[in-house]
Amino acid sequence: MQQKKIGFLERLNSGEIIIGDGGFVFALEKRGYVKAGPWTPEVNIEHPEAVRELHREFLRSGADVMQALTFYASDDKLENRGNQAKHLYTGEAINYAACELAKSVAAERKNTLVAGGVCQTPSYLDGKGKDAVQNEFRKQLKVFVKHDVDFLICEYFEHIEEIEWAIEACKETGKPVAATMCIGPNGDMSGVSLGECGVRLAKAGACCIGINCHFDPLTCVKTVCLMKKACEKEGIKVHYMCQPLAYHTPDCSKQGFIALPEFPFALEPRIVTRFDVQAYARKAYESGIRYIGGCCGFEPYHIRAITEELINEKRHAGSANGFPYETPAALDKHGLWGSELKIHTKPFVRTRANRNYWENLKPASGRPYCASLSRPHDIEMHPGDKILKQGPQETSEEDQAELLKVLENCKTGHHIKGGDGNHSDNLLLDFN
Ligand code: CBH
Ligand code: ZN
Repeated sequence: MQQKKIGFLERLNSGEIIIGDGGFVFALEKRGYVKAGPWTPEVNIEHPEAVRELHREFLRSGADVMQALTFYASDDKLENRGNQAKHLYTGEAINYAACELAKSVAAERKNTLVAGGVCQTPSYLDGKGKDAVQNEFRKQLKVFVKHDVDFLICEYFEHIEEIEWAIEACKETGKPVAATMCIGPNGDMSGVSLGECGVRLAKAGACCIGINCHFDPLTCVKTVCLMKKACEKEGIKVHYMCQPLAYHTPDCSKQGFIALPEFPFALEPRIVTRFDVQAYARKAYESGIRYIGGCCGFEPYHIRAITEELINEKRHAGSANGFPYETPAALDKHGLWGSELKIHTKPFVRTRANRNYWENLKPASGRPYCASLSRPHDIEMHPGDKILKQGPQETSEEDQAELLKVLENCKTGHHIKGGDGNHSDNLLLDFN
């Protein structure tokens, strides 16, 4: 039985840290349940046990939020570019199954929140306008309301205008709304500055704002800080949130990891360690961010690292609000800073059972012929542009050939950014 729980906004207002979950579509693609590209949310119907188990692993790692896997589950996305999902299932059924799964796992741990999420739509890129775009969100929101989720998340938007429309539609439900954009310190894809994006997210009515996906953890923290600075300057009081990639992205330009040549199938050498995640969690906390989670690449052990780093703060908040914090199950299997290695057979491994060792380690990549940085494939594009045209038609060979030509021109032309010394987005982070 689900016990009474404290609401999302109430918890943020009391100063509690909310630990988010990690990357669903990336983890399920690797496990063989989701297809990259459309990132097939129909997995909720086709393999409910795979989705349930991933929710459960994040729950055991200390996630306070079970976010229903409704990413790219708007009707227009389910039939975009030859995607057959919509001919097999209704969008409503996919969103419904996702909510059921998130709710059922949330009930396994006291005080776990359930969220429904909406994200960027092909209709927006197509230039279809506000009514058409909001209509896509409203169909999903109807399902979230039916399931009475605790709050809503607008995530993975790269245009401030589209996320404002999403927040507006979410607010119609009366539920608290969290809102994150997938952008870096250089602002949104239509040229709006980071500060202005932050202010507009808050003014649109989101109670918790920030960044998800596209950039590495410390870059995302820095980006949220820029939003925070701008909001504070205007006297806006709002909570802050961060759900970054679990990949190092010092070479990314405005489009983030999507434009890296390694996206999405060869990103492994860039994965952050659990100790990188502890440093991120601490930095996020010190920066005043209170909703701390992860996005693509974040596996359950990364979320466990957030929990471990912030466990004292979590315990403190638990005793303050009368809900004693129960240590999440997965922490039983890992002593902070590797203390369990004292039980190892080999003497040199036993010497690694301490914080100093792991905190200062510079892990090798083991790839002698690989560069440390790549050159992103960056193309300047805007909603309504021919190259961004969306629709149910499959990508043809002629389309492919044309796209290759555009990319070739970019490599030699002036569009290419990053890899040419323009690493201002995130090399040598400056937090001041
Ligand atoms: O999977 C998740 O956990 C979601 N909450 C966020 C996914 S973020 C973006 C995934 C890739 C996008 C693309 O290739 O178009
Ligand atoms: Zn992501």
